[in-house]
Amino acid sequence: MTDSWWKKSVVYQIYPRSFADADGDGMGDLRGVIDHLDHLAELGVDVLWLSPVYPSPQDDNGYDISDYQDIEPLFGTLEIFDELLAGAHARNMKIIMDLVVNHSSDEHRWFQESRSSTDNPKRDWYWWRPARPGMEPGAPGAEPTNWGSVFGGPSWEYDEKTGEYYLHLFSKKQPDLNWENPEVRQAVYAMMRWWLDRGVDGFRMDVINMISKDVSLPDGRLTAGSVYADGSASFIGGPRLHEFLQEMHREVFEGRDGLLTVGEMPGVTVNEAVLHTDPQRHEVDMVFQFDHVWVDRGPDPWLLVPLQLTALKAILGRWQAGLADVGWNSLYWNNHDQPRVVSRYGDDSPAHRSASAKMLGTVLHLHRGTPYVYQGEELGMTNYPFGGIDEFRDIEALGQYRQAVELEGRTPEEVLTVLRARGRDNARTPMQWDDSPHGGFTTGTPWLPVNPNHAEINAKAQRADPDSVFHYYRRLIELRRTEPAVADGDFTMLLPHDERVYAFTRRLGSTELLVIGNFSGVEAHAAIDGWDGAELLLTNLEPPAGGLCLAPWQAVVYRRSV
Ligand code: TEU
Repeated sequence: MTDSWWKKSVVYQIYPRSFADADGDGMGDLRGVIDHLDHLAELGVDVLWLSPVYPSPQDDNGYDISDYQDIEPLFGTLEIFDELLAGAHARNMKIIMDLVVNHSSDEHRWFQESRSSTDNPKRDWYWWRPARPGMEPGAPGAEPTNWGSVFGGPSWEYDEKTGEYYLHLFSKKQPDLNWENPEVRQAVYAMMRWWLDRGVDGFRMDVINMISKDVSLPDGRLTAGSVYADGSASFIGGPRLHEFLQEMHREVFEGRDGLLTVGEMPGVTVNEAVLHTDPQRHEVDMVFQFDHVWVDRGPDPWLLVPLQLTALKAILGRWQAGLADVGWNSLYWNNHDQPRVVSRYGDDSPAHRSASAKMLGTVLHLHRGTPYVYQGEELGMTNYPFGGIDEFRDIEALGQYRQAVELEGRTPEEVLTVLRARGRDNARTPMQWDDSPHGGFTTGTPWLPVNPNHAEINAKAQRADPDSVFHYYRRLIELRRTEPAVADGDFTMLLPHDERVYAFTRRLGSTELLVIGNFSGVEAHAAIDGWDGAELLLTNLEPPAGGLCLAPWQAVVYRRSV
């Protein structure tokens, strides 16, 4: 029988730069995490996922790793890491690491060697290609393919020393590793075993569905208005992805118990996810899909599309149905790349912030799958009131802004409107611990400002308030332990055409749960029969007086025997 303890678990993501700064340099660190382990234990989470803490030039805040087997000095040392691991384990929390092996930093010694000459033994560890036939190397448009990088600009960088280009799907300081080369794969597996031997409990695998590329590297199709093409058909779910993940499983995970693996897979389909998470196939335990966070994205990237609830339900319902029998879902609203969900799918105005944050948490955690809480989500933290582009720090925001405004003729204001609403820095402003000047995050100057609303929204105030989002999340997480249908029950979507009410049932044996969330600022009636007299397990507001009539942003969870 497979070891699937994680079906009953909740994962909490820590973005160490922004969690807690213990040494006053304005940057979060591992000592800061150690200092706040009791907050996490009180919340009741089972697993901590640490965003990258390895040595890094920090071009993409640590997702550009220059040494996979050490700790970034800004964050601490291996000794402090071991202390953190022991502190988490002592509180019955596991720790999973971020595994970023689609690319390394250009400052990793592997890449330094690779770029040094065309006959270096590590040359083939990365994707080197000559200029487009008939074109002058380094000339505009001479890149080997027309692909754009995720962070703006082309996905190839010309390297004068050897007169060739290297591939970087993300920043030019993140060259893509060549997984076709078995030496690369073995080096990665050895590094992973080293961390597991040290005691870590698994990995969150960064853009792991991009590691296998179509080696012919064909051009992508250009769409109107953009200067670079989308090459993703050549590297999302590539030809050898399943093979590589199965090999990784054999080489790294076989014979080890109690671990969790979750693959981040932008663009993954339900059918592919079934294959990736089928326990018989030994790939990963679960994947992060993106459909439900791309629901408010239209064909034009610089136009905001409001949430259509029926579309969100169709997406999540499809994922629930698709992985009902084989495989397993991850569940998330937030991470370090996404805007704050209460500002995005809820209402962050003072009147509704707390209720809508709790409602969103309820709906998410009651789906079938393993929920992930991103730091500050348990407080209902909101987007930041960004002004101009100079207030953003994220390489993605800056790079995309430059490309859109300088090359694609967009106005600064239309681009800024989208970045303010969707930009990744919204997730990265420091954790709000208390109402002191920098929210208790640092005694120095924070690398990104603390949201001014930390005076009202902070952990200290919420821990003291039984009605807070924090204590609601605690009860929600607790419900997974006391009510087996939360983890194990099947899932049935109700009211698929209702634009206000999100409703579904979960059933395990003779127990049935009804979950309803009002995604609107007006009263809403859920047209569902047969629940009179059912037991109310959880709600974020006054219990509904009669019938299923929900106040603005209300959530309810009922239980009955059938
Ligand atoms: O993210 C992959 C990814 O697809 C996102 O960066 C995506 O571009 C973004 O969500 C859209 O706004 C992973 C990491 O989570 C991210 O932080 C890294 O920047 C990226 O990979 C490169 O390592």
